Formats: sequence, C-alpha cells, structure tokens
Amino acid sequence: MRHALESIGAEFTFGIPGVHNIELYDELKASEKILPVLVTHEVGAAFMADAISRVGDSIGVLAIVPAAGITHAMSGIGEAYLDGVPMLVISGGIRTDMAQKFQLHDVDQQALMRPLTKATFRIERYEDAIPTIYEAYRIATSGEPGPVFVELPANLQLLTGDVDDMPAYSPVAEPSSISSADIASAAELLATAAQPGIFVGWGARHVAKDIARIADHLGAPVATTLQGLASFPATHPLHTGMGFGPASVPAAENAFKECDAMLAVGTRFAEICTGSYGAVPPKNLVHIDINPGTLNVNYPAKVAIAGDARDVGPTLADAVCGIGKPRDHAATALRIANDKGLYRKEWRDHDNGDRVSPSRLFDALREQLDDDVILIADDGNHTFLTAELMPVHDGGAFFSPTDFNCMGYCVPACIGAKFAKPERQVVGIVGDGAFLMTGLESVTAAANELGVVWIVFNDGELAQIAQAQEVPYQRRTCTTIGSLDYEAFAKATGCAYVPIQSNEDIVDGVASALQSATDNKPVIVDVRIDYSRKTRFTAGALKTNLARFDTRTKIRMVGRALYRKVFGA
Ligand SMILES: Cc1ncc(C[n+]2csc(CCOP(=O)(O)OP(=O)(O)O)c2C)c(N)n1
Ligand SMILES: [Mg+2]
Repeated sequence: MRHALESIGAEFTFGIPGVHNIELYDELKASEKILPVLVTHEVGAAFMADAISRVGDSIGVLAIVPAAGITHAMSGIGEAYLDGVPMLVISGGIRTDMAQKFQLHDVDQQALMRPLTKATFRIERYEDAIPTIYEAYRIATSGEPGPVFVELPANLQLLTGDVDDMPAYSPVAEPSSISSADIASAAELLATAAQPGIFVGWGARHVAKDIARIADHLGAPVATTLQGLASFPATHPLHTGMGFGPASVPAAENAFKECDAMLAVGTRFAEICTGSYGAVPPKNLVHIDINPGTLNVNYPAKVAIAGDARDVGPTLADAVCGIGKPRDHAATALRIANDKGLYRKEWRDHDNGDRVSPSRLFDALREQLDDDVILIADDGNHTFLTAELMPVHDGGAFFSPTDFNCMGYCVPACIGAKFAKPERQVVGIVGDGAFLMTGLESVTAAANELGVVWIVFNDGELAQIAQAQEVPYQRRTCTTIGSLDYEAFAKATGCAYVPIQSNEDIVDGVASALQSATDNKPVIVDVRIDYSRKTRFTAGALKTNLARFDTRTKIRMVGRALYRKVFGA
C-alpha cells in the first residue's frame, strides 16, 4: 500500500487511525515521501485532501477508519465528487477471515460510497493491493476527475502475505480526439458573431492565455463561474466578473446583454454559476467540457466539444485568430471598467460607518495580498461578496464548496492548501456559521505550524439563508447563531487573534494577520462585518426563483409576506 501510494506521488494522507488501519499508519510513518496528517474530524480530512488536489502537485488521499470515518468524511468526498476534484479515499474494512458477526464498523461501505465516487473497490487478495491503487488513481485523475474509494480489510493489513511483484506506476496517456471540423465550426461561429462573449469555469483554469487570445481577437467580454474566478485574471480589460445574467455583477450583465454567440469552457451551467438558471446563453453556443455528460444538457449547443480545455484551448485560439483582423475592443473595455468602478463606488457609498464595510476590507486585502495568494471561501453570503468584490489576479487561486455546497469547507481546505504550497499565502474567507462547523481544525493548523489566515465574517447569522427568509417570510427561523468568543477560541487552539471591529481597524488588522502567518502561526481574524447590503448574486437568484413559481404559488407567497408585514410575523 505504501509502495503504491509513493509510486503515484502521494505526498500526504489525512485522517485518523483506528484498529482497522493501524498497520497502514505504521507503514506511512516509515515513508520518507508521504506525511500522514492527523485531523480532528474526518470531514476536515476530506476537505484538506480536496485542497491538496486542487492546488498541489499530488492527489489528495484519505486514510480513514471504516464506517464512522467514512460517514464523517462523506460531506467532503461529496464536495470533491460534484466539483470534479480527484481524491483517493482509503479506508480499512472489517476482517474477511473471521466467522464471527457484529464486528466493529460493520456496514456496507461500498454502498455508502457508490453515489459519491467515480468507482469503489475492495481489495480481496494481497496481490491486488498495488494494481488496485493504480487503477483507482487512474480513474480519479482521468476524464472529469473525482474521488475513488478503496477498502482494505483489516486482515490483509495485520496478517502478512507474499506478492511476487511490486510494479511501479506507469501513467496511461489518453489520446485526444478533438475533431478539426468542430474546431473550425466553433471558430467560424464565434468570429462571425456581432457580439460574442466568453464564459469560463473551473475546467478552463489552465488555458487563461488561450482564452485571452480569443477574447482579444474577438473583442469579447469574459465572465467566469464561481469556481472559475481564477480561470481568467480580473486585471484583463475584458474580464467582467462572475456570471452573465440577472444575478451577475453589472459589468457582466451589461457586457452580455446583447451577446449573440458564446464560448463556454469548462462549465456545465449548473445552478450557482447561472444564478439559479437565470443566465441563459445565446442559441449560438460553443460548449467545451471534459465531461461529455454536461454537453447539451441545460442548454443546447451549436458546437459541443468533449475534451480537456488544455487540448482544445490552443487549437481553438489559433483557429479564431486565423479569421479576420482583431476587433477594436476599447469601447467594450471602457464600459466594463466604468461598470466595475461604479459597482465598487455603490458599495463604498453604502458604508454605514458602524460595522466593517466588505468593500473596504476587500480593497485592503487586494492591496496587501500577493498576486498568487490562494483564496478559499466557504459557502454563504461571504462567498458571493468575495466573488463580487475581490479581484483574482494572474497566478492566483480561488475555490469554494460549490456544487455539493457544503459549509465547513474553508477552515480545513486552507490547511490542505498550505501543506501543498507552504511558500504561498493562504487566506480563507469564512462565515461565522461555517466556522463553527470545522473551526476546531485550527488545532491541526497550529500543531503543524501552518501560517494560514482565516477571515471570519462575523455577522451573528446564517446570512445567506436569513436573507432568503427576509422578504418572502418576513421573519427568520433558526438562522441566528449563538455567540462565540473568538479571542478565547484562538487562544485555546493556538492561533493568533486579530479583531477588526470597524473600518479604522482594517488596514492594520490585515497587516498584522499576514505578519503572524509569515511567522507560521495560524490566525483567526474576527471581522464585525456589515451585511446590510445584498450581493447582486443573492438579489438576482432570489428574483429568478420567485419569477419561476406559478401564479398560485406566487400569490400565496406574496400574500403571506404582506399579511405578516402588516399584522406582524
Ligand atoms: C452543510 C450545510 N448545511 C447547511 C447549508 C445551507 N446554507 C447555505 S449558506 C448558509 C449560511 C451560512 O452561514 P455563515 O457561515 O454564517 O455565512 P454567511 O452567509 O453568514 O456569510 C447555510 C445555512 C449548507 N450549504 N451546507
Ligand atoms: Mg454568518
């Protein structure tokens, strides 16, 4: 097992030992290539492994106990599954050589893991261990990546057996089968459009330069998905921001209003990036995605190309740039710059002077953070504030729990990212509700002297949901969070503590947090954030959802809201 993991280049495992994987842990201790990391809860292990795969040079690996370890880790495995992130989930399994029933941890793990993974395996014989890990790794990293589960029964670890061969891993190259006719039609369709636009997701993160060539040639605005925030640099004059419909920032909404052809790369038009499907691409759609199962699903494409953006991007860029002359895009760029400026001004003007202004905080972060900072958001209002107000520069990374949408992601994912890239800044933006879910992993960060910064948006509420309750229900239920003494919590877990109570504290607070991180101390920044203004995403997605209800439901909802407004909730 150790040999197999070393051969595929694993650098870390995350998890908690138990009697069913105690031998595996003993082997990992002997490894010079793999660092086994102890976590406080297996969901943290899964989020850490996810971040390793996203920013590191190796695949994220879980080493966990059966049943209870699996069920704890499932939320993180599910996130990796729906976000297309490779992962190896290795658990022990009950002994297969005993007649006795009712062993510890005896549930059908294969059945538990099937809907959350690309494949599941149980190793039955010693000689299958190495080939199974290789096969699991191949599946996890090929096509659209995702998690793969391998169960290793405890008896195969405890009792020794002979294997003839310890093969090394040899990667299988997947041939690319992109048709040149498809590339030509895609290029033609885009180049002949009056106002082409480009939409890039996570799958396009390696081809920003090709996308920029296409955008520059066509004078096309470039919008991103939430996961794709780092797929195109915000500093490019044609970058508009997240989304392109009613739930997008004004620069994107305006730039895509008259859009008559779209190039979409590495996105599947899922719920978040379309603002609950309120963003509808034009009929002339060129859709490129590594997973053929995402093409012609939510929106039909005129040209659908199943392939890795790394294969398609350069060829398509050559083809597009080969048609006609580059268009003048000064006017488009000017309008985008104006819209971005106005939107920031709206936020700055909203400043109520009491609580901390999100836009001022993000201004200070952008000013003080490196271009290649790894930014990780959790799930909530803070995610969309980050998406709308924090420009991601060339070389920067951004991700958040998107399609499985699992709160609690940020704190552990920052730890995984810092293990993978100790030389880069790692900054988490996390809601106070999400922080309560997995904040104890700060103990793991402190134990490993990882200088990560968690910026907690402390508003006392599960705001993303409270905001959704506000208008239709006129009252809030179960969205007010009990208070936490962050200073005491930071002290207790071995973290530095930085309070940002008002706008005056922002600049020095950010600087002091970054300094502690440089000194290898994790930092909890407690920001008394102002959430009194909704993001464009929230306002747009709520409106789109309301508009979709049939008249009867609308009347019922509006009637209830009015009644409660007049007579009290
Ligand atoms: C595991 C999980 N439980 C519940 C939700 C539903 N949910 C989505 S956002 C949100 C609010 C998050 O609150 P907080 O972390 O304080 O962030 P804020 O919205 O206040 O910025 C909730 C409850 C979820 N996405 N994941
Ligand atoms: Mg909150």
